[in-house]
Amino acid sequence: MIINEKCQAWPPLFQEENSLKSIKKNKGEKKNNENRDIAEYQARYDEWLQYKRKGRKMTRNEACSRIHEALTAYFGDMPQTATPYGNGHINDTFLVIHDRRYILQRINHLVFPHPDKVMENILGVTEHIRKRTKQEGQDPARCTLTVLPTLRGAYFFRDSIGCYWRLYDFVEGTVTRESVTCKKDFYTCAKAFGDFQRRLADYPAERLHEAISHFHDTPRRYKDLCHAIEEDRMGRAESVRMEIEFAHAHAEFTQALEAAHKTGILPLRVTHNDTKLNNILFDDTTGLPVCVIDLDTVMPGYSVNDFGDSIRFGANTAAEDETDLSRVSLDLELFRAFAEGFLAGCGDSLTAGERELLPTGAIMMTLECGMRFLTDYLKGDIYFKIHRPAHNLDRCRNQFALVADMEEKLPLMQSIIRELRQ
Ligand code: ADP
Ligand code: GN1
Ligand code: MG
Repeated sequence: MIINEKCQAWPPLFQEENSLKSIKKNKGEKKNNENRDIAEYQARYDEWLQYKRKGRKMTRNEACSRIHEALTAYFGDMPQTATPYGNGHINDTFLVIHDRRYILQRINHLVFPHPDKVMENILGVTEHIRKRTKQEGQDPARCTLTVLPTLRGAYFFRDSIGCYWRLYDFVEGTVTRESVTCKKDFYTCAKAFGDFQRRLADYPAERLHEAISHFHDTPRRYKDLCHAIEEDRMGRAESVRMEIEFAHAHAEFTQALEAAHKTGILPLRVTHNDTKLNNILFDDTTGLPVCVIDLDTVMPGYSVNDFGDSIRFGANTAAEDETDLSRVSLDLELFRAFAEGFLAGCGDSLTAGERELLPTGAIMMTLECGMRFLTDYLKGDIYFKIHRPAHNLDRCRNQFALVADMEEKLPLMQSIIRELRQ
């Protein structure tokens, strides 16, 4: 889909919207009319939007309907194209071509209620990473994201329906990956996330706003799930009884990291909090990691959760939404490779207590993510992007199957960590 500045995008963007049927019907009548009045269509749509907005939240398509305003704010009248891009579950990402390439993103403000604060965090963190990279004698050119200002000099843009946009330089010569099979590649990813954590080790945590409160607060995520089960807004709870039982059986375990923090074993650090493989950009020639992206959730957190989230996604022998659960398991060789790279990247910064809890972090992040997918399924798929009706349920089942396998392999994970320590 090509979206240009003249807003020709918005009719196709709304295609699946039932409530627009009547408008589309009228539009259909006009289709062959060379004088079709786009302005009238737009005005009627605006009216409809105002009305609908009183009653419910915007759909993603509605939220992106003012992309042309964002493009104008960043590029003026110059022609450009914007195409949906990437596989993120949260923001709406577009590749923009205007002389060179850019990434334009609509910040999902249902997930990030204060996009201005998120942008402040990102500006601070990227500046710090650039400085540290230079000090390490390395090339800072592609070491992190570069936020670009609007023509008026602002670091984000709010459109006329209250949606937030930002623009990044496209990091050229890079690709993202959804999986790795080779241990060496996974080692380099781990090192990139470890480097990221080490470079931010002296970042003043008090300068960071809490982008999403209680983000990796697993006991809180469990409570949210319990509320969603109780509410059962979509009438889906009965059909997911086994998954609900699995979550309840882990209620006590959800406390493990919080308890370690309270007793001083697990310190709070500046962490990334979303260390999925596709949040790393890889050099398209050497295959080596170039930089860590998706910095929205950089906040104080636990190192073991950053470690754990990468294992959850990257050391799973299947994709996160694979429905054939016999293919889901923890690849211990990939676990070892990642642990080696992460420990090398973090340098001496990890305490003995943190190292000991790395396997627990892997199980915790997988369980938490499974519970979040289940919660979203019960609430009617309002948080994560889905591409099929039971997508969140498939993802939940997959994550719970991985938890079960990880629990069996816990002693093996622990002995790998101990071996690496020597
Ligand atoms: P989400 O929060 O929805 O996951 P991301 O910030 O991770 O959004 O972006 C989605 C995808 O867009 C990434 O996985 C990556 O493929 C691509 N991407 C994002 N920023 C850049 C960039 N600056 N340069 C190149 N690709 C990018
Ligand atoms: C989301 O934004 P993305 O796709 O990189 C989510 C993570 C989940 C992940 C599951 C802000 O990550 O927490 O672990 O999906 N990000 C947010 O794939 O909620
Ligand atoms: Mg992402």
